Amino acid sequence: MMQDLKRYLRTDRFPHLWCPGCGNGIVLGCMLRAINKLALDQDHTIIVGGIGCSSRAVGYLDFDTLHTTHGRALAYATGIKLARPELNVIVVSGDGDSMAIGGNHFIHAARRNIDLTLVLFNNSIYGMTGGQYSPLTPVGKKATTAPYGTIEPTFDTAELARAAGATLVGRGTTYHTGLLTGLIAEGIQNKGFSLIEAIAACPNAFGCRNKMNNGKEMLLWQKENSVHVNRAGRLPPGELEDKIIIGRLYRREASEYTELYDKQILDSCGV
Ligand SMILES: Cc1ncc(C[n+]2csc(CCOP(=O)(O)OP(=O)(O)O)c2C)c(N)n1
Ligand code: SF4
Ligand SMILES: [Mg+2]
Repeated sequence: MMQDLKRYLRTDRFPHLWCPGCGNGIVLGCMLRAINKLALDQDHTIIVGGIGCSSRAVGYLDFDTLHTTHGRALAYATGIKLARPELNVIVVSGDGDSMAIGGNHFIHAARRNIDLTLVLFNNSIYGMTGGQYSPLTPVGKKATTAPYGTIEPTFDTAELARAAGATLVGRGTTYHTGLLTGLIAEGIQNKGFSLIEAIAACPNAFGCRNKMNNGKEMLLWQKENSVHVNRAGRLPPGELEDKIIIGRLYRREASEYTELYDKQILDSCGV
């Protein structure tokens, strides 16, 4: 298996820049297992990242990759998909990248139901710039910009994506790698906009400020605080407070944007 996955990596770029205990490598591993499972053609798969520690993943991947600007990964990916709808386009983006500066691109990509798979590396913080809070930092957690704890409510990414128009929404963690791999594969197979949120550890910028000093402690926190969606429905709401609901959270059928776009042009031209 390891040998199979190695062919997807630009190993000459190693060692990677992630801190010890960082969850980004685990999410990347899940992405590669999903790509391998689906036997995607490496020459027909493009991976687009924004800016952030997580977005640096694209530099290690031996596909056609784009390392773009902060918050704009989905905008570049939309352009690629419109120009070459036959390609698989996967987007790698952090919680700051996709939910703060890139929030508008997120809701409109979901609204259009364009066939992109967004793998959202959610480490609850701006890792690369040293620990500012993001729209996904849980209330009460500390950051450089919230030394006494944040007071802002967090986005519910799944609800936001569903309301905006996404056709597949899933959430996994770096503790539940089998589940996360399966969700990413499902996202790639879905013909439409898919959000797969991956809860990942950032011991360096988030954990150390929030009583979790290393990657292992953060993985155990993920294990203890996650509830599978199938079980969540049977629990009283009080028991779900502050829990991470994992699994496939939402799916629906809808027309895909690039197909509609091509059809519109053909119909208008009377072809
Ligand atoms: C337009 C712009 N604004 C701000 C920055 C500085 N910046 C770089 S990465 C980043 C946040 C990264 O956080 P996130 O997207 O969560 O990724 P992580 O590093 O946590 O993986 C910011 C604010 C930038 N590069 N460009
Ligand atoms: S700062 Fe956080 S997200 Fe960035 S490499 Fe270090 S542990 Fe990973
Ligand atoms: Mg982040």
